[in-house]
Amino acid sequence: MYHIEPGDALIVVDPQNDFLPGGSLAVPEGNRIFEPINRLMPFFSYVVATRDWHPRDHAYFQANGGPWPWHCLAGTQGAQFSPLLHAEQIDDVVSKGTDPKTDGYSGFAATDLAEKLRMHGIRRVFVAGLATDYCVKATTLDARSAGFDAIVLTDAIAAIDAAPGDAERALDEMRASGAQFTRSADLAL
Ligand code: VGL
Ligand code: ZN
Repeated sequence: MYHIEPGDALIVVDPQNDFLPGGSLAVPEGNRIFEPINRLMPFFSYVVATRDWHPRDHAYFQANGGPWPWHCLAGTQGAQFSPLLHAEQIDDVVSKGTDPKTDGYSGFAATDLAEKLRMHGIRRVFVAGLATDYCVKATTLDARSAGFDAIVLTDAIAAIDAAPGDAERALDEMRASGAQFTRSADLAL
């Protein structure tokens, strides 16, 4: 059982239309994240959402020789936060993936996320959002590297799972970094 305390932040990773059913890079179970996220946000003193925010010439698009279909082009409808998210509960938004040459999976990569967290006195982050095997994993690993305690909300994440086992391997990597895991129902509010 974890207690939410001052010094805790909730990071909501990429809750964007393109990653949800009907979107161009849909995570099959993506909509499962919204019930726990919306329920928990009011209990955190600081809630930050990341958004994948790519230029058209991003090297990771298939059209440019990379692995991914078009998704989260900066400023498009697909890059908007899902209407299922209670966006009025978000204190800050961090755009990532804006550099055309790097994957931009992590909310900490070439952003001011670590500074924002420190400015708000955050020592521990709870991580939710999409996708478990890419941006949730990368954000959690970088949170650990930046010196934050990290707790992943297992019912508030969902995986692309392009290769079977990707989600499990992602959880193993996060665990090996020192991240912990809990279900949102096991948080003391
Ligand atoms: C993501 C693949 C490409 C993610 C972003 O948000 O997990 N995955 N860009
Ligand atoms: Zn992307």
